Amino acid sequence: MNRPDEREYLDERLWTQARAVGLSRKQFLQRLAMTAGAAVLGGAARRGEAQGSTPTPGLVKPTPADQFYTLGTNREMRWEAMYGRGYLTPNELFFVRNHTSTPRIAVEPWRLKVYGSALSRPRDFTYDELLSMPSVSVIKALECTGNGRSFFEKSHGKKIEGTQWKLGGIGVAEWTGVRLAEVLDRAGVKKSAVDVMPIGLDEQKVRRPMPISRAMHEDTLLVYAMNGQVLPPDHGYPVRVLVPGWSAISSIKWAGSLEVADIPLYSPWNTESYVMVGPTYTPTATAKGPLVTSQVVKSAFELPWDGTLPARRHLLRGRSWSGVGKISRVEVSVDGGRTWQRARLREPNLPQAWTRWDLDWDAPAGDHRLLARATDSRGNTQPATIPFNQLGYLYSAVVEHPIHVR
Ligand SMILES: Nc1nc2c(c(=O)[nH]1)N[C@H]1C(S)=C(S)[C@@H](COP(=O)(O)O)O[C@H]1N2
Ligand SMILES: [Mo]
Repeated sequence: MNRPDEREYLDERLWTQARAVGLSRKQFLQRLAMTAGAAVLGGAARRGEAQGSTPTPGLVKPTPADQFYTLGTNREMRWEAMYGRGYLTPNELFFVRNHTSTPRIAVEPWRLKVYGSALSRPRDFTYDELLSMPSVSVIKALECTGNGRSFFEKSHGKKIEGTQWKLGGIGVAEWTGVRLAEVLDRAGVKKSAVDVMPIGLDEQKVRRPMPISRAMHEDTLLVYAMNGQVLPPDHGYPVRVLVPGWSAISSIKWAGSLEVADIPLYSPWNTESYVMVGPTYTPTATAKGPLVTSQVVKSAFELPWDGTLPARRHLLRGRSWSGVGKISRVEVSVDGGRTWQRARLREPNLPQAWTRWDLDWDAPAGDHRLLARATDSRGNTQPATIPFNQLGYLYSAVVEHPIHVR
C-alpha cells in the first residue's frame, strides 16, 4: 500500500515549493516532465489537445475499488488507502466530485474569457499567457462541503438526499498557478467590483460567485498544476479556480470564463444549494439560507470503515483539518467516548490543510468505536452534535468509526 519513493518525493516537494516564475510554457512542461509529469504529458494532456472539447461519460482517471467508493458521478477516497502515506494526497487518490462528467478540453482553442461591468479592459487569456505569468504554489486542502453528510442519518435520524460521503471527500495537494488577482488586474478591475463568478465548461456550467475581496486574496489561484503534474482532466484541466479554506464548490473546475461585476451575482450554487437550510438557519433576501463559505474542523482515521484488525498493538493514525487555521490539538477515544487521550501531532501542520497524528492502541478483541476530536488554532472544535441542515453540509461533529478486532 505504501510507496516509499513517492512519499519521499512528495514530502520533499513540501519544502522546496518549486517556483516556475518566468518560465516559458515549454520550459515549464520540460520541468514537469523531468520530475513527475512525464506520463501525464505523454498521455492525457496531449490526447486532449488532439481531440478538442468532447465530453466523455464519467471520469478519465482509473478509480479502483480498493482506493475509492463510487457514489454516482463522484469518487470518494478510502481513508485506509492513506495509511502511513506522506503529507499530500497523490493525484491518483484524490477524490472527485463531478456534477456531471469530466469534459475533455484542448488548450487550443481554449481561452479564459474575463468580462463584466467592473472591468475597464475585458479580455481573453490563452493557456500560454497564464503559464508565462508569475507563478505561485500553495499547499492547501480541497474539501467538499457535503463531506460527512451520511452521518446526519445516525445523529438526527433523517437520511439526507445527495451524495452519501463518509469522510473521504477531502484531499491536500500542492497547487500551482497564477493569482486570480493578477488576472483581474490585467483586465483592469475597477474599485466598484462586487462579485466574481468563475464559470465551468462542463455540461451544467457549474458556477458560483465569490466576493471581490476573496477573489483578490493572495491565496486564491487559477491553478494549472497539481502536485507537480499538469492538472489532471478530472480535477479541472486546463485551469481551475482554488479558493483555499472555502467550500470546494468555489473552486470551479474547467474554468472557461470569469464574470466580474459591480452588482451582486447569483447562480443556483449561491441561492439554492451550498446554503444552510434548517430550523436554526434563517433564509436571506436572496438565498434559501446563509451562504456556505469556510470549511469546518474534522478528523478521520486512516482505517477501513467498519473494517477488521488483528488483536495486537496498533499505531492508530489519522488526520485533522480546518478551513480557517491549523490544528492545535487532537484527542482520541478508543472506548466509544468514555475516556480521551491526546494524539501526537506530526509535522507539517499547515493552515487550511491538515495535520497527521497517531497514537498506540493495544486493541482487544471485540467491536469498537473510535472517536477523534480536533481543535484548530482559532479554538474551533468538534462538538458531539451539530444542528441539522437539510442539505447535509459542514458535518463537523465527532464521528464514531466502527472497527472490529479479531
Ligand atoms: N465546473 C465544475 N467545478 C466544480 C464542480 C463541478 O461539478 N463542475 N464540483 C465542485 C465541487 S462540489 C467540489 S467538492 C470540487 C471537487 O474537486 P475535485 O473533483 O478536483 O476533487 O470541485 C468543485 N468545482
Ligand atoms: Mo462539493
